Amino acid sequence: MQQNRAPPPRYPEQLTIALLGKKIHIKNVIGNLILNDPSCFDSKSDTLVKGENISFSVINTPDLCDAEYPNPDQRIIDFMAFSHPGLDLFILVVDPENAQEEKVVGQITKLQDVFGEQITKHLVVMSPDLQSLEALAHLEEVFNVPIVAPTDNLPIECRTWCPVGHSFVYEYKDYSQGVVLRRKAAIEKSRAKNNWGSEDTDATSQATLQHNSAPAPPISTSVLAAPDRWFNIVLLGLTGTGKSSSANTILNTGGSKQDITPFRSEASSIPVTSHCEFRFMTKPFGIPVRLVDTPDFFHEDLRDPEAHIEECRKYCQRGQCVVLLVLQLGRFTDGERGILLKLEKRLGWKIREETVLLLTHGDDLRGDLVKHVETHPQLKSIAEMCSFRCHAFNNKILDNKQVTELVKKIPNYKKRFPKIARKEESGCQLS
Ligand SMILES: Nc1nc2c(ncn2[C@@H]2O[C@H](COP(=O)(O)OP(=O)(O)OP(=O)(O)O)[C@@H](O)[C@H]2O)c(=O)[nH]1
Ligand SMILES: [Mg+2]
Repeated sequence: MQQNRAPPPRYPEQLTIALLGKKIHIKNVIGNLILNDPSCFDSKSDTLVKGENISFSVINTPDLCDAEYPNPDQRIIDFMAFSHPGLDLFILVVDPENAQEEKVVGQITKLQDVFGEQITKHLVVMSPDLQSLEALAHLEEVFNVPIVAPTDNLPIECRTWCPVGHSFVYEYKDYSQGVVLRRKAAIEKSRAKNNWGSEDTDATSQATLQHNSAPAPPISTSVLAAPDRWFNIVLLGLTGTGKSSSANTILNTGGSKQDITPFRSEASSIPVTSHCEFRFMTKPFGIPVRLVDTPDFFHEDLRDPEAHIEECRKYCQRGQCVVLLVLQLGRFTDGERGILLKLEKRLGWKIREETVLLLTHGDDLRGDLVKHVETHPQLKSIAEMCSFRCHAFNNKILDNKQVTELVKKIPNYKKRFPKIARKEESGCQLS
């Protein structure tokens, strides 16, 4: 028997997220992951459905970008009515069958046409398929949108993708606000008539609404092919030490940088990198690698350092990363005293187990690196904590060998980078 339930209240911190894309079953899984409820979305038909918990209101949409469907305009108006006056995040869910670049670019362009250029500031492209992510990685720069895999951490990540303090509000370019508001009123009337949780009997919209405000059991991500299988190379250190330059040296390995924008790096009296940034690389390492450049977390000019550290923690997880602790050769500042301990405290684990001390300005090195480290007590004590995994980069030259040698110092490198280990055994460099 149907109960006459009132709609749950809207919580002040609740974010509204729309799931867009072609395959209903993947959108269902991602929606359930965000809501932490394995059964909220289970419809097999591509209709407009809403689910919510205390943190999120998730609108699962039919494919809004496919003009071949009947009533394409009505779908968009219904969606706008459902989410009026706007929302916080759009997630474009890409399935392997529809991961070709032209299709994804077509979808993003269509969304820009319908909702305005600004949509990309509130857009994330998500695919559970690793190959699709690799193929689409460069679109991250083209549209300036994150291209990501869904992980167990999705609810937290969704919050980080939502621009702080401002939601996306509709511009009403092709559809007038009056039309949307009339549709909203009609849906609400129909909903009141049919009670919560029932099918909307209005055949034009095929809209259904379901609510979930009950506490939910945890969900397994096993249905998702690839939670986050990228191996992360995370560069940490104080400002001006050469983190971004070193990241570019790695990015350049085997001439692979041509189609990837380098990290910004320059001589400056103020910090240059102001937030965590990453680039994807696959070729030279033989495994998918996310190269993560970071700001100086301890710099007084960095606004909201905790948010940046939180962002970094996503990539800096035990077993899934190596940390390159970057220091400039010949310059040891007060701020670098105890830096490894300070980072461990902020990141919440003994990163020293997965850290290589990376000294930049290798062009200034006279003689042997090990000797240099041993004769500088401050450096020596950091090196000792990382089991003497030390390496020097000269970021002023193009040299794959220095990257190969660095990789060989990464703990368990043979297991982690079997392709490089094999090449190494046969005497080849990274290419
Ligand atoms: N000669 C020489 N200069 C280097 C080397 N590595 C970095 N630099 C220079 O050092 C300066 C700072 O480098 P960045 O990579 O921007 O430093 P960062 O650590 O990213 O700095 P923030 O983004 O401010 O945290 C730049 O002018 C680089 O060109 C190196 O190996 N040799
Ligand atoms: Mg930088």
